Order: sequence, then C-alpha cells, then structure tokens
Amino acid sequence: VIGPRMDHGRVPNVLSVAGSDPSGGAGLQADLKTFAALEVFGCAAVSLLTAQNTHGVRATLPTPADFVTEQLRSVFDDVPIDAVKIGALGNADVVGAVADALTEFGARNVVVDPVVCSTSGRALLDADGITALCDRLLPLAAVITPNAAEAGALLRAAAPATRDEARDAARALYALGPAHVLITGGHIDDGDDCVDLLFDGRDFIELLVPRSAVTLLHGAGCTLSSAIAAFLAHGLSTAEACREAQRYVVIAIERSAALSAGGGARPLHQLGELWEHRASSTATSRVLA
Ligand code: PXL
Repeated sequence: VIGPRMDHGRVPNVLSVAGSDPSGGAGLQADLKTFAALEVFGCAAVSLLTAQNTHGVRATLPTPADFVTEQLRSVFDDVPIDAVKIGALGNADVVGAVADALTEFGARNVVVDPVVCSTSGRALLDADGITALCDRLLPLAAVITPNAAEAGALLRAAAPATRDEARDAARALYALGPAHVLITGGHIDDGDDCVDLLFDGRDFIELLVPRSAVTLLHGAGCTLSSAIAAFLAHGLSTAEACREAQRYVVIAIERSAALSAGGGARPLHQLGELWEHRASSTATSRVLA
C-alpha cells in the first residue's frame, strides 16, 4: 500500500534484535509496527530492556549474552530470515553474541542501526560495546544507519555538522566494512531539506525531504532502519530500500500528529493507514437476539 507493489506471493520474514521501549515509541515496539505496516512477518529478539517513556530512559538492563544467543538460535533454526535489523545492544558481550549468530547462520540483508544513546542522552551501548560494534558487526552489515552523533561516536570524532563533513564521515565509516553507509540528516542543520546521505564506496546519493515541522521525535531512527530491512526483504536494492524507507518515515511522522502518546518526544505512527482501511473492509457484525 505504501511502498512499491509487493506481489511475489511469499511474505518475507524480518528479525529485529533491539531494545524494548515499554512506552511503544522506539526499539522493538517501533520495529514490529513498522514490519506489520510494510507487510513482512516480524520476529523480535530482546537485546536490552529499558524502563522509559516519551520523556526519557529511567533504567536499562542488558540481556545476558548467552540468552541473546539462545533467542537468535531459536529463531534462525526455524524461521527463514530474509533481513535483520540490529538496534540497541547495551554492551560488548551482546554485540559479540549477535555477531557470532549472524555469522553462524549466514544472515543476509543485515541493517545495523548503531544506537549509542537515547534521544534523552542515556547510554544504550557502553564504550567497549562501541569498539566491538565497529570490529565485529559493521563488517557484517549491508547498510548502517548512524545519525550525526552516532557517526561521531563510532569514529571517535566530532559529529559531522555539515553535508561536507557528513560525506567525510561516510567515507571513514565505509572503511570499517559495511557495504553501504546511510548517515541520517535529521540532526544535521544545514539547509531547508533533511538530507539522508547514502554511500556505497563509490557514489554518494542524497535522499531529500523537506525538514519536518516536528523537531522532537522519538523512534524515527528505529522506524527508518526497520523499514530499510523490510524493503530489503521484499527484494529492493539498498538504494531503493533507503529511499522507500525515508518516504515511509515521512508518512509515519505526518500521521503522528494524531497521537497523544505521552508528553515528551512524539512517537511516530507507523500503522495509521489501517484505520482508513476499515471503510473498505468486508467484515460486518450483527446483534444476536
Ligand atoms: O532511538 C534510539 C533507541 C533505540 N532503541 C531503544 C531506545 C532508543 C531511544 O530511546 O530506547 C530501545
């Protein structure tokens, strides 16, 4: 309905390995809603528990690494996974467990959202975890989706603040091993458009949308990266998947205006279209005497 027509008959399976946000705006909760909206079957392994709401993260608790392994083996042993989205991992042990499982099962279409800290500034990956992410996970990625702050954290440098600096950061991140780098531009204040910059090791593609009127969003990065994974699972190229995912995120941001889900940063509304579909549903009801 939203993206290109997906009419190959089989519903792809996509796995999210990410943190849980009980208030529903980010992490696994955002990922599963995105998967449902984009017509893939969603699986979810919990790598980090958080206690948070739209105002911020109050506490975090990483999943024991061997239990992450147990979850991933359970899924991969049974479900043919077409794409994987990786989100908040907490620490280096969990990063290692995820990298080992992706390698063991030959996972394809791995999208790594290198989550380092929450919008509100709470660490969601510790310092050793950042090192492990660079060493072990980035080389397995079809695409990584850092925002400016995350690009800076991975490179142990200042966050890119202009489009030119974003290009330099993309080159440096590409050297760490991912097949593509997408630096999201929501936090780069350099012009009227919001520019996501895609680099494949040779060419740069700028994906542009008018800067949204909404400034304080919760879960936009999670939604974008899981949408990219869903579109890769549907068979799109990486460049097409990134473009379609960006279009989808804009729709989910527009729909978020109707939400009243907390008083802090506004979550996206990944599934708003379903409501409109009720008008054309063939289901009816009747009251029994
Ligand atoms: O938006 C980054 C992010 C990812 N994953 C989880 C989060 C957050 C931000 O709060 O809570 C679980």
